[in-house]
Amino acid sequence: MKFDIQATDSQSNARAGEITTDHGIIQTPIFMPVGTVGSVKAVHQRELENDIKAQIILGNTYHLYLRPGLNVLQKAGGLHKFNGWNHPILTDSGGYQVYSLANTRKIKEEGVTFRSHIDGSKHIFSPEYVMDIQRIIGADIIMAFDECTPYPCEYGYARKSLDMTHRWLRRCCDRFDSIEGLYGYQQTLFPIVQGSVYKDLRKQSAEVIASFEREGNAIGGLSVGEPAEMMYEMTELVCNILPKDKPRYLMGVGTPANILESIALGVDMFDCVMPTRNARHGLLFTTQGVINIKNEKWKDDFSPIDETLGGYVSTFHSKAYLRHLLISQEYLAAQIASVHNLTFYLWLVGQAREKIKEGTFTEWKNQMVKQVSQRL
Ligand code: PRF
Repeated sequence: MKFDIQATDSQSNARAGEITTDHGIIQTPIFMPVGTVGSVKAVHQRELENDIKAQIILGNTYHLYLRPGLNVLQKAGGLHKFNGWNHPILTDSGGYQVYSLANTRKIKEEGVTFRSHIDGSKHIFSPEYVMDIQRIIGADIIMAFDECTPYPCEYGYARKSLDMTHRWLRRCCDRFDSIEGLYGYQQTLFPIVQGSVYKDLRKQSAEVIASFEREGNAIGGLSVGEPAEMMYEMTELVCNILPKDKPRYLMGVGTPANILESIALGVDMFDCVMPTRNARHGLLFTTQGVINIKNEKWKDDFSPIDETLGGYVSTFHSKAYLRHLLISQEYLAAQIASVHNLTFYLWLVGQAREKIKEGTFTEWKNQMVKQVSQRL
């Protein structure tokens, strides 16, 4: 993997760059649609490629391990072959899903014991095993096994958890570096900064993570219920310590405004279920603001979903039609709304990239944050 920075903003820490992987180039800042089980919900790979212009998608170790399971994935020749997405893929390690989804989990130094949310079966994830699983899934970028602390979290617990996450990282790196990929292309491992909302812990974690000198770094444990200002404060502190010449990935963030503000702090990569999950509930992100398409006021609004955005579904279909589909609980509603929201997210980061290169990012960002946060 290679990371080149093409432009930096003079009034903020925003940068425009390019990550080169064996499955292609990722232009940053970038948003990664979430494809938990190897599919971005309600969105076909062709739409991801042609309409949304996604460059990288995310998969989840926890889900893929439970279903379809490692035998199927390995027989398929890895996730790219299995789902037909021949561009970069990143897999999260399960260090988040195990805590949010699995039942009766027990966290120990050795690893995490949990029961599947699907059939109650018992499993153990250790840092080593999670590396092996992600080798088999075959993502281009794989994540270290961490503990994402909840919010609020007592200082003592956050400190102990952080120390364990750092020890787990040592084990992840040792295992990852001792085994080759299965499919003939390079994979790279990103470690994850934790430390809850405590400045000293965040600083310590960022220093430890930087000292591992991996090809990219992630920031975890944020956007878990803390106030946005706290999230920005932690992100800023961590970005100032993590190396400038490597990509920074803020995990599970966030709203359009969160993404723009974090780009300004020096974040390059984002993922979040918000555009797809909200789409299925009729919440649309547009260039003019947020729409609840179920609202009566859109009943006979035959204007396009979002004209400014361009993109096939956003200009072809009207708000009134999408509202009708949603209210009628048609499958097509989820598809159109998801493609639209993701098109908007990719447009937003693409615009940010252009503005950084033009030297007008900060001014544009300040205006855009207000515009896209409005409720229409
Ligand atoms: N760790 C991992 N995945 C994550 C997070 C984390 O802290 C978050 C936090 N917002 C989202 N996804 N492994």
